[in-house]
Amino acid sequence: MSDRWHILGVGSIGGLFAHRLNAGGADVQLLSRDVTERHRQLTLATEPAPTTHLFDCESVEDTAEIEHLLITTKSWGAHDAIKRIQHRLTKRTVVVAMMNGMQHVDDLKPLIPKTQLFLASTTAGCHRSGDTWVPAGTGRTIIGTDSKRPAPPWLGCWQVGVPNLSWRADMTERLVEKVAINCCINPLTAIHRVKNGELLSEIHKDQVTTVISEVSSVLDDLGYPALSIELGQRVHEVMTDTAENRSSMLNDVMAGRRTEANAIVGWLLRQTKRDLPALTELATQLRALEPNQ
Ligand code: KPL
Repeated sequence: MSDRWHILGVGSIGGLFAHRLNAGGADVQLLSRDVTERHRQLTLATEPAPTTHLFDCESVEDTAEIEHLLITTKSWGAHDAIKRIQHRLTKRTVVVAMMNGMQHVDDLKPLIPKTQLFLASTTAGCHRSGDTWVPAGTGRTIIGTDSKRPAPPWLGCWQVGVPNLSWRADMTERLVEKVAINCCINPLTAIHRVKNGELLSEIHKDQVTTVISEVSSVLDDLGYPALSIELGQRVHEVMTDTAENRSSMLNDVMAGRRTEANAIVGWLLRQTKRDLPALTELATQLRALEPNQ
């Protein structure tokens, strides 16, 4: 029997992973706040032909226990989204949280102390155009915890459906690395309205170097000296690998949505007492781009 996976937060990454888990053989259910929505057709603009699937939907307000939950909301929305579904989670429930930033880890743990919380991160790019999901590069996806447990049986449909997937036992460190990389790319792309690869050009060089150096100093303070040393190289690799992509933050700004600035830049600023003028300035500039809330 196939594993049932509920997906909470069907944005660009949620829709992409709905298709990927479905391709891996999972029975995917989309969680909806609309109690009348029973099915939803999502199209993934794959090559050479698009893939369309009619997914079943369930209301968050239903009462049946959830076995496997993938939460792909924005990091700032994770706390409220889990609160709405908390009554359906038990100590048997597997929750996989896949989103940028680190704030959600602190937000979710106290809310669901008994469920099994796993963390995931992806560099897959995707944006939505109506009910069509347009992928931009396959990316790499990592999933796991901070313990040396072997890959669980439920990983089967992930291994089949998700390209470039790896199971990790050092997820906190990997997420910190991802926040650091995101912080060196996403804010600058959003402020200058450029694709990731354009940050490699000479006009952005000095600003990129300054941001990398401040983020490296935070990594030192957090006790990750190796990440700190390698940060510059990793950032340039990601800019090169995703050169044609728009960062998730630029997509948010262009769509007039709230960004993940607080979960990325804000989170790093809160980890240290150092004076970090470039990051502080980025945080101020990003606040000015937020829609009125
Ligand atoms: O994760 C990303 C994002 O856009 O959120 C990448 C592609 C790595 C850019 O920082």
